[in-house]
Amino acid sequence: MGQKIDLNSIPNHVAIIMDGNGRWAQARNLPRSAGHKEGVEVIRKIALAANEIGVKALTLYAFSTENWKRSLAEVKYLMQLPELFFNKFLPELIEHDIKVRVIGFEEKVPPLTQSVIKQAEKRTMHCKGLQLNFAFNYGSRAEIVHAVQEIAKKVSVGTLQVESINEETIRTHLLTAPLMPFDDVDYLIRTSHEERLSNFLLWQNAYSEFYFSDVYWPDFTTEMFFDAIAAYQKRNRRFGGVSDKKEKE
Ligand code: V0D
Repeated sequence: MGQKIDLNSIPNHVAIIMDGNGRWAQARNLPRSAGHKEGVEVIRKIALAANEIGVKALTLYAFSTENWKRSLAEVKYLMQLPELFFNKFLPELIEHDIKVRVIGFEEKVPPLTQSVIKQAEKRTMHCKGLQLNFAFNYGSRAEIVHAVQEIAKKVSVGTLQVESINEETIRTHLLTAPLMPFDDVDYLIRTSHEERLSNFLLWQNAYSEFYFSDVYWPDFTTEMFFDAIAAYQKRNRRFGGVSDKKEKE
């Protein structure tokens, strides 16, 4: 705890699966919505902390295409969280030069929620600090299917040759293309003792380091976030080769 962070080797793109909000609430005999509400506060703290140390992109997994299977009441509540979040924090995000972007599929998202999201993206378009991304109604397999469809369309109208399709082609057709050059995840954090990817940024996590925290998301603190960053800095990333350090030793 309380280890020093090297500001010269901060991961560019940190992704977080914010798990355990429902369980946090259940453990306190509170409704699940209380856990979600508490979780929103934690997003604020972690986004400010990430911005502070120079993380370029922070992507939060807030809702997946599978979450539609939950109760109607909970889905309805979840759909109001972007509005709650931006009503509370948008001025503060702008103050700190944080740029907001939502990745996911618009279908099934209520029109009011869609317009709240568009507004927030528009009002932070000029920001130059942290790029704060919400994966909202997002699923990575659906993202890949969508990319393949877009690529196939280009082939069928003749603007793209099959032989020229490569990793770059796929990369630029994923929902994370606007995050380039930081679209690849460097560090994936998941809270609440679960050690799964859950259909989150499958392509983009190809070479990322994973970090699992035992605490529920509403209990995750800035200090724990910094500890996770310190742990990242102790690792030796190889990207399938010998070392990421270019012939230093
Ligand atoms: C619930 C913990 C903010 C995770 C945080 C519907 C579970 C609170 C957003 C949000 C959620 C989404 C898009 C956006 C701005 C904010 C959010 C969901 C859940 C999924 F543009 N919190 N939050 N979205 N929870």
